[in-house]
Amino acid sequence: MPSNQKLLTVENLDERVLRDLFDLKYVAVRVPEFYDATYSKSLADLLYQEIDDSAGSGIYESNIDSFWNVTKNAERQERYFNSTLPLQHRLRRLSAPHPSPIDLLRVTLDENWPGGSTFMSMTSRKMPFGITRLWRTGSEGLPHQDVLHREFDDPMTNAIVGQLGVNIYLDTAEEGGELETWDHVISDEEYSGISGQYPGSYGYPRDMLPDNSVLISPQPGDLVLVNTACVHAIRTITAGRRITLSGFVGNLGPDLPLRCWS
Ligand SMILES: O=C(O)CCC(=O)C(=O)O
Ligand SMILES: [Fe+2]
Repeated sequence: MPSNQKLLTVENLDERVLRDLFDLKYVAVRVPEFYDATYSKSLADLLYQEIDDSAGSGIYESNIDSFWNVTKNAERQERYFNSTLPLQHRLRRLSAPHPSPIDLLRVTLDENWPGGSTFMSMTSRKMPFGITRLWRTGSEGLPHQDVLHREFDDPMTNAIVGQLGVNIYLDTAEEGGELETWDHVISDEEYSGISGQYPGSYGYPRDMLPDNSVLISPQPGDLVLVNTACVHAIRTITAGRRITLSGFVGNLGPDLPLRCWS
């Protein structure tokens, strides 16, 4: 049953909105047409072209592994860290003469958080931010959480007091593909008892979750931020495909920069 009380729609992000989302006054914040819808569509077409020209499969297809995928493989980890700046350059090149949506997002976060915003880094290396995720007809994302310190235990990840998923929707499905999120946190304590069943905090059964959920059908150009401590899912795409620029934002406290990665 959809219930959208804890979804906030705003024209612009500001510090209050970011704080309220970290504090779970809202579970999701939507910024309609954060990036111009027409520019979004053109950028999506270029990205589709690149993806269609190369092979791949999975629950989604992504130009770069997410950090979650590289934690146990040294070679993939190396490729991951080497792709940070090339990714930014490529997005700038494909977006020109308009700004890269990810540059726009990074500046917006920087301007609106007391401590500013920067790339997440680990072992003195910046992490990629704004990977391209393509979701084809028939694909879905099962209910999950994204909590970095569960996957990677170090002083930096353990200092994160809140994590957001940030997605810019360049193109959206004709049918399905909604982002669904529940006002429901599975705590680290609860998760430690069930982690074997749900590796990566992924694949929670819907009967574990409240009946009410927040359902978001993003439009091209929309930015949606979710607090990823809350369980969320991507509903099955029943027609068309969707493509996003996707990342995470970690909160280390108001006076420190937000940290961005994918
Ligand atoms: O693509 C989406 O709508 C959401 C992706 C997601 O699970 C996340 O941003 O954490
Ligand atoms: Fe997620």
